[in-house]
Amino acid sequence: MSHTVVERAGSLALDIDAERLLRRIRELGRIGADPVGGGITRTGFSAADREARAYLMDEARAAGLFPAVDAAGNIVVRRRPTDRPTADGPVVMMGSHLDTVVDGGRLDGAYGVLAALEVLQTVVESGARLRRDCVAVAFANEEGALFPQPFWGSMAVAGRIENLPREPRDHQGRPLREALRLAGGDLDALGSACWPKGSVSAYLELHVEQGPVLERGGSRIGVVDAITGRIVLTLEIRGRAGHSGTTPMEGRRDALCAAARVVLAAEHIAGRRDLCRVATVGRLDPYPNTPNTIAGAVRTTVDLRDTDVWRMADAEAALRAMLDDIAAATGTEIEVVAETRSDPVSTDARLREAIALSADELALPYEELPSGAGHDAQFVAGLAPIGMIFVPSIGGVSHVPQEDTAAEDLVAGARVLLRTVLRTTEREEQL
Ligand code: HGY
Ligand code: MN
Ligand code: MN
Repeated sequence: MSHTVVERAGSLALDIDAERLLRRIRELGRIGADPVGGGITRTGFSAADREARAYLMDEARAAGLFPAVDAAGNIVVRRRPTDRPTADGPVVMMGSHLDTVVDGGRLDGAYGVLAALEVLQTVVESGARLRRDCVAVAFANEEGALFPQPFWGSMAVAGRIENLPREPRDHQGRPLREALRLAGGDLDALGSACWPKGSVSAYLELHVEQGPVLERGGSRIGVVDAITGRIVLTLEIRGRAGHSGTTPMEGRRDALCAAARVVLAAEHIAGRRDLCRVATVGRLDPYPNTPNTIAGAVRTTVDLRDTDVWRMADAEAALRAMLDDIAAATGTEIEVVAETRSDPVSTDARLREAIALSADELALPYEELPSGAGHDAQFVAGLAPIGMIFVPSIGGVSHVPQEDTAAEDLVAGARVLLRTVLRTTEREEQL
């Protein structure tokens, strides 16, 4: 453990233990890793996700900290044990998520959780008495890759229980209840995971950019000004299965042909019509998914994003109108069976300033930018002022095995997080 404690006017300037942070990133990056391609699959509440959660809690305990799991499955790490989220008065909360998409990267989410643990441990080890306690949080199921309720944990913390399904199920229809219990949660006590207004004085999330902006601009730090809004519609397309050889083309009700038109409709809405910034069909589950049977059903998702709520509303309306046309043209039924919505949010100006000052202090070139990815921060924004710090993604890629960030940037980001937390607690009278 090596901390450089340097006197700075008015307060101690601490430094993180860079080697410890990088070691944990390496170790956590082995959990759920594909031994051949290197991609990480730790979908929310899966066995690999539970293994990652156990790793985090073991590391927290070994550091003399106190991890606890709430009813939603979020892991909250504190300086001292408590059974009430608000026991330490308004706290500065840092966090992100441990779960991943399928065959994703080792940094998306995990980096922010481990940096939050590192900052908390650094502060506690130094004995620095801040005017606000800090907590580090690993939010459950941010990606929604297995159980399709993204931001599950942060929605519970922010009290958005009414927006979560009563009996959540994964894409195969398996209930969440047991998987959540195995992770230490309790579906029947979800409300207890909610933090009341005033219990969090500021929330800070450190994350890889997942895009090309910082790398292209030569910036080391991103000061996020807004986080994109997002609508994900899960569709059931129902047609009529049949023998691919004996069923004439005339009169077919081919669900996969309808799905193909949905894919192109999404591309058309964000592309040619530019109704929203991006639109993506990332999941397509045909049934029975057999080469010589006409697909009788398809389950698919459409992901629409923009930082402007009105553009997203226009895009959604256009999509729904196109779904009606597609259903009529293909003789299928298209039903929206689930929808998740996250509003675009702006970060807090004072936290943006604190992040920028901290980057400046460390001579790290920075720039302001919006986030095209969604984050737990946009739900915690309902509870507290939020700040987000980005570090560059090599090649601007994410949600793929090639996702990576230079070690010196991973360390720099954590240093900015630490200084922003110190700055925030020192100036908490303005927050
Ligand atoms: O999909 C997203 O924007 C994030 O990675 N959950
Ligand atoms: Mn992600
Ligand atoms: Mn993420």
